[in-house]
Amino acid sequence: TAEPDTEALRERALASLTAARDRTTLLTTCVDEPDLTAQHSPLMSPLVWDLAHIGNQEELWLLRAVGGREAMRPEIDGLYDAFEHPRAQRPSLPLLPPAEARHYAAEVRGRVMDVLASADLRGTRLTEAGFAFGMIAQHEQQHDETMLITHQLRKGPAVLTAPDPEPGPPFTGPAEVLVPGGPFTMGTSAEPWALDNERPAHPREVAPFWIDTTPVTNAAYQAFIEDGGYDTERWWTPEGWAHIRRGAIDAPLFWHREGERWLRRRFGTTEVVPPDEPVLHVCWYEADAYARWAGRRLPTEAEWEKAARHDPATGRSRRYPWGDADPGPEHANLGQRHLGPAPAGSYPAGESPLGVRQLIGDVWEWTASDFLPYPGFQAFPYKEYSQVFFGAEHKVLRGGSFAVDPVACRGTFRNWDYPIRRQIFSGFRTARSEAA
Ligand code: AVJ
Ligand code: FE
Repeated sequence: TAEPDTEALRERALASLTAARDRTTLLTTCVDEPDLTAQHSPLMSPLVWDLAHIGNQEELWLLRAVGGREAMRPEIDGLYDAFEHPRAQRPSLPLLPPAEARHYAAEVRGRVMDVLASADLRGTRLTEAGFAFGMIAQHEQQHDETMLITHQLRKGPAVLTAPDPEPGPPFTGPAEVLVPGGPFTMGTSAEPWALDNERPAHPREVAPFWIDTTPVTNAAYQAFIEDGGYDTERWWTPEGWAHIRRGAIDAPLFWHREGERWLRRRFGTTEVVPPDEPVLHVCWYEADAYARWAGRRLPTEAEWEKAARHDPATGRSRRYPWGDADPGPEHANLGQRHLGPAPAGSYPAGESPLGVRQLIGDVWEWTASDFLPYPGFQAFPYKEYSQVFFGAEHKVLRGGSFAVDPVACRGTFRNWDYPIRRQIFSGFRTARSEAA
């Protein structure tokens, strides 16, 4: 096989870092100073924390670890260490004020340009194929999604605008498709910028199952609500039932009823809940209860990935449902081009070989699975990215949302969160085992 062209890799690293910074700049300049330093929700950091944390991670990995540089401001490292201070406490820390945070991140980026220009991209494991640069571009884009969540939680009039997805022809395909049983390759050893938890590629046996062709829609979810879903204990796990009772939860986050209609708040505007869009802002317990009500279940993580990557014609696992090509706007709703999901059944060019749609983009999809390491997992380059989160307290989400950039989304990408979380851009689809 051909040697990867290191100049092309350098270009890709530069383009990815630049795109991330453009998005960060937009998200942190469309609000005024008090909005940057305020805590809009105890679940989130002030935006100015994310901004300096982005710069600090970049300094740690690209300037110090790759470039061998001295610490620029060692006294601030602790402030921006996500493990030292929980989110709720971050507003009371002596954080860099917005102008200083911006200046610090820009200063780091300027020096990174020199490191990137001279880095040996065939050198150590950290720089091979530009990994560290890709990891930091992904990290910044992940925080750009986090900051968009903060924007959604923020009260007050809209500051962000984006066109709605262009309406396509209504989806007329089958409601579910059969994924054949047998082994497939899960995870990756080849994707150069895949993070540690996606590795290594390994065989997985999956029994035949049916999976929804599209994510569950608002209309379908409303039917669950109207049928008393939130008042019927048998649809819920004991933990889920206790949680929704305690919080008096009776609809997705940001929804409220007005007479017969459901309305929702979205980035500072209130609108009628669109029936044909994937449901958004539900927690794992709600997704799991809906699936049980529907006589179905959530797909396991392996089932989700097989539906997204397995090509029955060749037996090979693809990078994406549509093939190996990087995501284009015709394939998926990614990258904050829109401020919400597209109608269920959109993006025919992005469908899998079996015809499953919107696996990538639109809404993160809850799976039945706990976040666990693959056989042969090795923490790299630091155990606080994935390893410390493995275990039964986190559920896996797959596929990315409208808010995540393509650089941080692929068929193997794994996200995770607590089963109670729903400020994230989370939805789901359901599955069922093939009747014996
Ligand atoms: C993978 C989205 C769960 O935001 O906590 C950002 C990503 N890790 N900085 C998170 C992350 C370190 C992470 N998630
Ligand atoms: Fe981070």
